Amino acid sequence: MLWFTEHWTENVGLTVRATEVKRIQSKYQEILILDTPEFGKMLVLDGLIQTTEKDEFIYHEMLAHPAMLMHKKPERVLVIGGGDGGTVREVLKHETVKEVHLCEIDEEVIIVSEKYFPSIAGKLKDPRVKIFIEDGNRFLEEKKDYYDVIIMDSSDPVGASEVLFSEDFYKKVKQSLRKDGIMVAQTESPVLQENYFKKAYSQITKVFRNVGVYLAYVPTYPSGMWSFTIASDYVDVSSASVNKSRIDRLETRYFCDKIFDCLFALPKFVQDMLKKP
Ligand code: AAT
Repeated sequence: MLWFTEHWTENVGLTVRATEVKRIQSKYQEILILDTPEFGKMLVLDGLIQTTEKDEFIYHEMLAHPAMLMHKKPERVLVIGGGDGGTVREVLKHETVKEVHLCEIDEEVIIVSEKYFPSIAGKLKDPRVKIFIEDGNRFLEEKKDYYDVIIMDSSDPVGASEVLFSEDFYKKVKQSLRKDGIMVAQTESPVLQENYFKKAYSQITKVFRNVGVYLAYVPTYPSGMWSFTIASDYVDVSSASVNKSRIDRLETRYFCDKIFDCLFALPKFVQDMLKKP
């Protein structure tokens, strides 16, 4: 019997029992695949839980669907990070999609996910998907005015993904979007990573005219309360409406029309964090 702990801060962590552990060292990070009785298979990068079979649907649905729905006709989509394939799987549920580009820095994450997490990575072989093994920041330099939706499914802002939380990076994201494009990023926990959360929000508001923050409950991410920041210059994200039949056609387990209707209903303490000092 083995217990794995993700240290959420210096003072608190999540401990999960694992029955089996596989370890792979890639060029970029240590990859662990744990078999856990509670959460099923779990993917851990450099000690941080990225995804688990039991709760991945919550994060992936909530990351992908609001932005996809707020766009009238999303055809070209880019996912940065997200080598496990969960976000790509959700994006492909939208019938208008013609092309999904996945830009993941670490090829090993994709190989491991296809081998051990078929229910998450299974759609990476879809003919609409093209995979680029590259740093997301570099990748965007060559793509101007191309995507309808860009989704930042990146690791926590340390190491290789730190740059993906900077103002300069969000400027590149904006240039890579078509006129009515929308971007969304996972932006950490307001409870345990308040500084990262506020920083991401402030950088994104420097670059985009319309910005909104919403939350979801992800049990295996620090504190469980997880934030997403969605932004666009031309789409007023906070008042975007959507045809309910588009929502009903998505086969989801967490996201639904009621959640979409009150997407931006934030607890007061989170609203306060977003007020300018
Ligand atoms: N789908 C939920 C899993 C992730 S994975 C984040 C991915 O981002 C990792 O596979 C990592 O290799 C990749 N990545 C990191 N930096 C870059 C970069 N610069 N360019 C492209 N890909 C990158 C998200 C987990 C959220 C964790 C919450 N605690």
